[in-house]
Amino acid sequence: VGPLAGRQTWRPHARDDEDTLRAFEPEDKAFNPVKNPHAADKLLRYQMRTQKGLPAPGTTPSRGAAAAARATVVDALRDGIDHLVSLQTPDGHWAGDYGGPFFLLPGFVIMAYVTAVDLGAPTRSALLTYLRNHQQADGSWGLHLEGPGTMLGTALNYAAARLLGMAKDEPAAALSRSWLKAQGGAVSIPAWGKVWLSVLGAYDWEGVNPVPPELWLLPTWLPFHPANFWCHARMVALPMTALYGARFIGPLSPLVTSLRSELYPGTDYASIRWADHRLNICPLDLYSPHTPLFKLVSWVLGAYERVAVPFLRRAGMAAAQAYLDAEDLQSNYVCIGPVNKAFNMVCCFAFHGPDSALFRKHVARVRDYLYVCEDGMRVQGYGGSQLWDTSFAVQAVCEAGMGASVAPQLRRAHAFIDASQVRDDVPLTKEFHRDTARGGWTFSTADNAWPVADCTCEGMRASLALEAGGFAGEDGELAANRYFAAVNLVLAYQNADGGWPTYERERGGSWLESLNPAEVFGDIMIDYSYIELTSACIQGLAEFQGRFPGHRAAQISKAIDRGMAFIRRQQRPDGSWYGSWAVCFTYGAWFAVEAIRTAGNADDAALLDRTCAFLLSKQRDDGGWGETYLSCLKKEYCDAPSSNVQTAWALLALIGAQCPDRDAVARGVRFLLASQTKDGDFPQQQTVGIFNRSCGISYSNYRNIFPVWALGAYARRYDFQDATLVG
Ligand code: LAN
Repeated sequence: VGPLAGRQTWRPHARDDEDTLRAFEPEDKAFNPVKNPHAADKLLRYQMRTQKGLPAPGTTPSRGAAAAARATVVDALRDGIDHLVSLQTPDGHWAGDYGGPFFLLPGFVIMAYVTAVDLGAPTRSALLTYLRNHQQADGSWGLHLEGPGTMLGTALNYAAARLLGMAKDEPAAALSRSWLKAQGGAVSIPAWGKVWLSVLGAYDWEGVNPVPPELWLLPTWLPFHPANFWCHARMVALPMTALYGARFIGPLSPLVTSLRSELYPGTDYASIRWADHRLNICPLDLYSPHTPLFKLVSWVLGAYERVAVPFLRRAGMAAAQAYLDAEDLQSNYVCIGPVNKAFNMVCCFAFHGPDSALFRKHVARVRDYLYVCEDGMRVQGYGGSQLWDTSFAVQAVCEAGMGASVAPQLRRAHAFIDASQVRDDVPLTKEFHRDTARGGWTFSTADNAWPVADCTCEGMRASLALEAGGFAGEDGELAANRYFAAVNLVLAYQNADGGWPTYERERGGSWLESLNPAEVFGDIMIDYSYIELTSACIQGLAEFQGRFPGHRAAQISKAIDRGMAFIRRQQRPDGSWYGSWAVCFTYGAWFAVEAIRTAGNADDAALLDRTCAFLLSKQRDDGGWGETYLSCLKKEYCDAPSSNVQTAWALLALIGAQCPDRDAVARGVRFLLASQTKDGDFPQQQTVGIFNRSCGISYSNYRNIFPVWALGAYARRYDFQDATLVG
């Protein structure tokens, strides 16, 4: 586990580029997006298993026992654990497909185009294959892989496909243009798309809502200073202000000139009245319509733009550039996420030049975001889900106390978690509105250096569980002060309402939501408290306290109490709990139950009863549970066509709540056993991840982690003899 712990990069075989290209031919029948838009992460899994000398996925049963021969839950659990650990990477983490959103790949492609970074023919071909595979029957692309066509998805991915080499007269391109034409052309693309197309030169900056860099000169005590926004909103706004201030436009090649007519079929580009389209958003894309306040601000900023004082603009640009450089440095050029990674790179190119050392450092981290599955190469939603998946995998394996059979793998996982803790605050923390990072764990790797409250707690819990089981890595247990640092960070992040946010303590009021400029997402302006985060922090703090009862004991107990008060307020009248970061009510219920169980307050029994009643009301005839991402959008439980990973979350919640209906629990367990493949895997089904209310995202390891966790909980709580449940 070296200094680049967890870094994942896919590279074409230098040996034979032609072979690689062929591997991505779209006619590869292994992947059928019509039946199921999800890839099953076959390439990584193939590599991980065969490298270890294990049979390729889906071939031979790992224990010589076909599913039918698994007599007990414990048998299924063993095979599930073996399969899960067979997917571990050599440096001890779990890698997996973290794709799903459809507005990321175009950003990378446009960035590479305007900065003349050569991604190489195999990469370009693989990216194009991905786009072809996921184009919908009507020629459009959606916001994410399960969503219907949107203007953002279609206009951006059309442009990306053309930049990657899709010919203008191909039927796929023509179909896409007719879709665009039917919607009136790309003039109604949402804000982020307007910016990307302007950078490319296929939209006019005049048609972009003003985002003046002077915003960074305002005092931060002004509530609408972007320093008070949710870090993702802030870090995306940052490069936008700089690109807007510079009115950056890439080279006007013949291809870009052609896109100027292709994206607006039937309209003469030169005659478009751009300013009229600033607030023109395609209705298919709208999740958060502009509010009157937003329109007012936009009008004021538009008026300012006409008089913009040159010296203020210069000072604003300088402030934005300094901030951009700081984010690049702090995150080791990975950046907080894929959106600002691509935007920041364009800024770095524009302000420091293609030959600068800074730009080269950026180029070196592009591949961190590119991930390959059988459906082609996508730009991932993050630089990976390394720490998150690893923490969950470890806890799932440890749940039933069956870790001894995979001790070497667990030791490697511990070493990875050890190497992934952020050891210090990032440079320039104060100057650039960062919160403490010392002692935290990120969602991906230490290099990213943006700790998340729940990732910190899950990392800590996994590490504690491994140490308790005797599975510390090569360097032994983590020193106590490393746990102290983690807990200090968690305590510092708690919100005033008692709940926990994602990356930073909430800095503004929820009224800021009325300034949400990203029409396609909801609830992105401040770092709200969430059920999942709050539960993870309560559990993390409680487990820490079990191990180190003397450290900040009073503060920890108080923090847990305040967290519990927040949790109790979140239950909805029907007994359900809304989950924000995975789909949806089953996920929320699991976290809520675990928080309540951890706090161990007898008065909460009624909350648990209502939770069980809600979950049981959603159990399907096959014994499982399945929700679609629409649950998250509509905030109402939406049944999926088939049962899914949600079965494991529902079971974990029911088992945790000691649901008296043991039959229902057993039926759920039977569903998991029946869906397990002969080699211990579980089938890839619908999207189970979500963010910002509206955008689905894949967590391909969840299909292995959570069934193992749920079966482990079943075996442990209902004791092993009882767990002899014939499949
Ligand atoms: C993530 C990924 C992980 C996720 C959990 C840890 C699961 C969650 O419990 C807390 C929130 C967090 C950290 C999270 C926040 C939003 C992210 C970063 C993402 C869903 C991954 C991608 C998404 C990011 C915002 C996507 C880029 C798009 C923008 C709107 C900027």
